[in-house]
Amino acid sequence: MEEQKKRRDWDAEENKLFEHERYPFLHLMAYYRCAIMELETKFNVLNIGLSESGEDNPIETIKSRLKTPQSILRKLQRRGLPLTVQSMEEHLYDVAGIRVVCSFTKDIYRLADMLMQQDDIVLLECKDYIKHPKPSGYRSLHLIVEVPIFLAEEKKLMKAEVQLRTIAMDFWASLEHKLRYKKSLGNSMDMQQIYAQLRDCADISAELDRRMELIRNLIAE
Ligand code: 0O2
Repeated sequence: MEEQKKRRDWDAEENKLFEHERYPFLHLMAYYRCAIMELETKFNVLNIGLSESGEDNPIETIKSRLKTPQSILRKLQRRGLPLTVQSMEEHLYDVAGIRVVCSFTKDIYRLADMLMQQDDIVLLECKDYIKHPKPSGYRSLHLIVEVPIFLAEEKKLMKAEVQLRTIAMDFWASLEHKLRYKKSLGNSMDMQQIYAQLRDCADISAELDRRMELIRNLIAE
């Protein structure tokens, strides 16, 4: 029931957004879904490979999402871009998103390097919000990549965003996202205090990551 409702809402949104380009839009979204599958497989293979070579599984979970039509529209509008399928494909790099949650920070960089070494992956952009956290306190490693998908008659290069985080970074980001979007937060004194507390929690979670990594190193010695 819930699934059907979601599907109806999705269809209604699509109709509104890309009225004249419904089929190109649907095709492109299917290709983004394929790109997500390709990337998920790559990380799953790396995880199995590493555990076969005697290491702990570095990946805790892999989550993925396709940007909703509404969110695609908002982003195009915000950037003053044409509301067309071509513009979406050219300018939006995070329609396909995959989030890889790792046990330790070191694993994040190792997995990112391993992905980059694969000869069919092109790195378009790397944003290191671990070394340089956002003012909100947000930490993650973001990679914008191009990954090929092999269709019946062509190979298509699809852009996707890979977010790599530790469990602690993911915990903070998920709760912060929930709190931030609970109600539209203004800029009052109270809100300033809440933002400061969230930043404080981000620092605490970064310290937790650092200490867990130290313990891991002690055990590995
Ligand atoms: P969702 O639900 O993941 O789709 P923009 O995408 O325009 O906002 P930019 O520079 O292209 O900006 O992307 P950026 O800031 O490198 O990364 C955007 C994504 O990172 C967000 O996606 C979030 O998933 C995550 N993110 C960035 N900053 C924060 C933050 O302060 N808190 C939390 N919880 N997440 C953050 P979307 O599209 O906003 O959302």
